[in-house]
Amino acid sequence: MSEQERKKIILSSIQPTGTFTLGNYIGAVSRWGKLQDEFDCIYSVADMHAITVRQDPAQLRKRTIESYALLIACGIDPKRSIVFIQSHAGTHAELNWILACSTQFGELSRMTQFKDKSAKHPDDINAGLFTYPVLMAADILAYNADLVPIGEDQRQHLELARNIAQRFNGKYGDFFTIPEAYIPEVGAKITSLQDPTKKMSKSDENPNACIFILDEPDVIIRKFKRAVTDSDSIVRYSEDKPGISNLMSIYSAVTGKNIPDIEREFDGKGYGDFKLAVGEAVADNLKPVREEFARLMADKAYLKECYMNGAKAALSISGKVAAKAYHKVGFVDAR
Ligand code: AQP
Repeated sequence: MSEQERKKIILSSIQPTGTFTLGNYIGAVSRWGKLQDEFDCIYSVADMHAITVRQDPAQLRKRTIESYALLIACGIDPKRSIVFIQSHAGTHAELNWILACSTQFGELSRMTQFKDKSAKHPDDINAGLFTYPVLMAADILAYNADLVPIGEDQRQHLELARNIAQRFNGKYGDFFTIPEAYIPEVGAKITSLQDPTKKMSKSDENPNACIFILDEPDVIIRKFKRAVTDSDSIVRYSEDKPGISNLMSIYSAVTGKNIPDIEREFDGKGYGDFKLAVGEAVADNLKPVREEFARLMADKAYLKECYMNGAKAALSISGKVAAKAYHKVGFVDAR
C-alpha cells in the first residue's frame, strides 16, 4: 500500500484514576470515536500510568474495567479500533527502558505535570512519576502513531515524545515515526468549576469542581449553578472572565454552537439562565453515555472478550516494534 493510501494511525490513552471528567470527555474521549472513520485508531486505559500516584489495588482494578467500558460507551467501537489495557502489553515497559536511555534527566525535570503532581503528593515523589513521559513516549512510539489526540495539558509530554523519538532515530537510524499532537480548537483545556485558573481533573478533591460523565442530570445542573464566575452578568468570552469563558467553551463543545452565536443567544440574559442552559445541554449530551455504560457493566463477559482481543492486537503490533528496537540498540535477537 502506498503512503497516500495508508490511513494515519491515531493513538491516545486515559488513566483509570477515576470516572472521566467533562474535561477528559470534551478535550479527548468524545472525539476519539469520531476519528474512527478517517484513521486507524488505537486507544488504551493507562493503568501503568495510574500507579505513579498511590492507588488502592482493588479500586484500580475496578476503575480500569469501568474506564474500559466508558471508552466504549463514549463511542469507541472495539471492532473498528484496537482498545486495550496498557498493562496487558508488556512491550510498553520494554520500550520504556530503551527510550529512557535516550531521555535526559534535565528534560524530565522541566515537565510541569511532574512539578504539579509532586507538589500534590509530597510524601510520594517516586521515580515513576518522574519518568511518566518516557512511558507515554513508549505508548505512542510502540505503534508508530502519526497523530495523538490530547488536551492542552499533554502538549509538553507529546513534545518530549517527539524529542525522544528524534534522538533515538539520530543514534540508531530512522525508525520511529515522529508523532504530532492533535489538539481540539475548542475545549482543549476545560477548567475547574470552582477555580477556573486550574484544569478540571479527575483527582480534584472538591467534587463540585468537576462534572463526572456519569453524574446524574440534577447533580450536573446543581454543579453548574454553583460554578464560580465573575461579578459581572454579561455572557461574553474574554480572558478576564475565565469562569464564564470556560462555561461558554463547554456549551460550545456540547451544542456545536460557536462563541459569537452563544453571546447573541444570551444577550440581555443573566448568568442564572446561562448556567442552567449549560447544565441542561451537558446532561442531555451525557445521557446516552450513562445508559450505554450501565448496559456494558452488566455484561462483564463481553468486556473481557473485548479487552483480551485488544491485548492480542496491541501486542501483535508493538511486539514487532519492540523487537526491532531491541535489535537497533544492539541486543542479541531472541525472538
Ligand atoms: N481539563 C481538561 N480539559 C481538556 N482535556 C483534558 N484532559 C484531561 N483533563 C482535561 C485530556 O484527557 C486525556 C486523558 O487524560 P488522563 O486521564 O490520561 O490524564 P490527565 O491529563 O492527568 O487527566 P486528569 O483528569 O487530570 O487525571 P488525574 O487527576 O488523575 O491527573 C488527555 O488527552 C488529556 O489531555
